[in-house]
Amino acid sequence: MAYQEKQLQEISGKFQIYGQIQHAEMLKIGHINETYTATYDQGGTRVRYIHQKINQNVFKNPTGVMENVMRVTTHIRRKYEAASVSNVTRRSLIVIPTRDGKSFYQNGDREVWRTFVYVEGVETYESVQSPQQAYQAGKAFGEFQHQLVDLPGDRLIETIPDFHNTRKRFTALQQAIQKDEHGRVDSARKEIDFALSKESIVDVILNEMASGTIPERVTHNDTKFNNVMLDVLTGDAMCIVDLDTVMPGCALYDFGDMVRTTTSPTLEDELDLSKVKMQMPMFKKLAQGYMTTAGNFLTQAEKAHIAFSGKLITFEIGIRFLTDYLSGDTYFRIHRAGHNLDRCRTQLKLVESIERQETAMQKFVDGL
Ligand code: GN1
Ligand code: MG
Repeated sequence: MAYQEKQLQEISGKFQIYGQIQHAEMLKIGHINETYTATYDQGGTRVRYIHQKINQNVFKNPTGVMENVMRVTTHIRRKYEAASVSNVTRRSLIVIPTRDGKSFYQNGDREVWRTFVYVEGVETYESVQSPQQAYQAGKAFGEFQHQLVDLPGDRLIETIPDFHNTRKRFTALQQAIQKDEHGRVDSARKEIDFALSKESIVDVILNEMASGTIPERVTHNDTKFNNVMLDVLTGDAMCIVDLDTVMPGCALYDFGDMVRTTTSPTLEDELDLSKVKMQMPMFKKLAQGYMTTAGNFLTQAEKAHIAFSGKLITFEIGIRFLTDYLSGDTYFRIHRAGHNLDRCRTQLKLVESIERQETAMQKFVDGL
């Protein structure tokens, strides 16, 4: 910790922050980047910022990531400003530039650091607490997609190519099984068999996109419930975070990951699988919220795959955890042995639960 604080002292001096760093704490949210909350004394007032180190094992093109983040946050902020919305600096992330005007700082070890305004008076949850929260998440991500429909300029950079290419994710799993580099295949036999039995779902959305019935859009691509900040007082969604994978994608990838993370009462790594289930009241509110903001621009083909997308993306993340487990846990940060296998089990259990209710879920959405 002492080392990190010392390092953060150095980092803090590189950004346009007009204050002295007091202390910093690591934020244990997310499996990829390293995030710190840092408190500064600024003119006698306590002000907080987020410092974050980008994981370059995952994001090979951090410059591209920051280019996208700047375009997206600027676009959204301008919209809020034009509409004279209150609380603009709590509604969209604000990147603090470096002293020489760049969006990130690269140190001698080639680490890439960036800084955001800390949004006060909000909270995030690792698992959903009420249907109202599910509604807020759906509404917020739908609004986010809507705000980016008219993003000017070139196509955004693909910060992780083929991020939601479910066929490629499936192939990667097959290869990891084949190689069995860490001798873990036997311990995951049940999960592997289940995953391989679901091959027929992996091309469905890819085929629709290839034939043009489902359009490419600017999407968030990591719409985990903990990426929505909710106002502590009102419970309303304030700000969407984790913009590193905002890039060309499919609206259904976003909705699917919301189903994965806002309909089960459990954490992503729940060990008691009997608790893992897709809860219809949560789904209904989630879908209602999403449709209030996205319903107007979604096409029929997109709407027709809403329930399916929940199953598909839950499956996709499940096989990503499984692949990482078999490959020796090199991608997702783990906190215990077998952690990625535990995460995989939870996802696959949820896939089963969604599958059982898929028809009813879609019927509900069709009636909205
Ligand atoms: C990763 O770090 P975090 O939690 O925001 C991952 C997502 C997964 C998620 C699973 C860039 O996101 O795709 O859905 O873990 N992000 C990346 O919890 O791979
Ligand atoms: Mg993320």
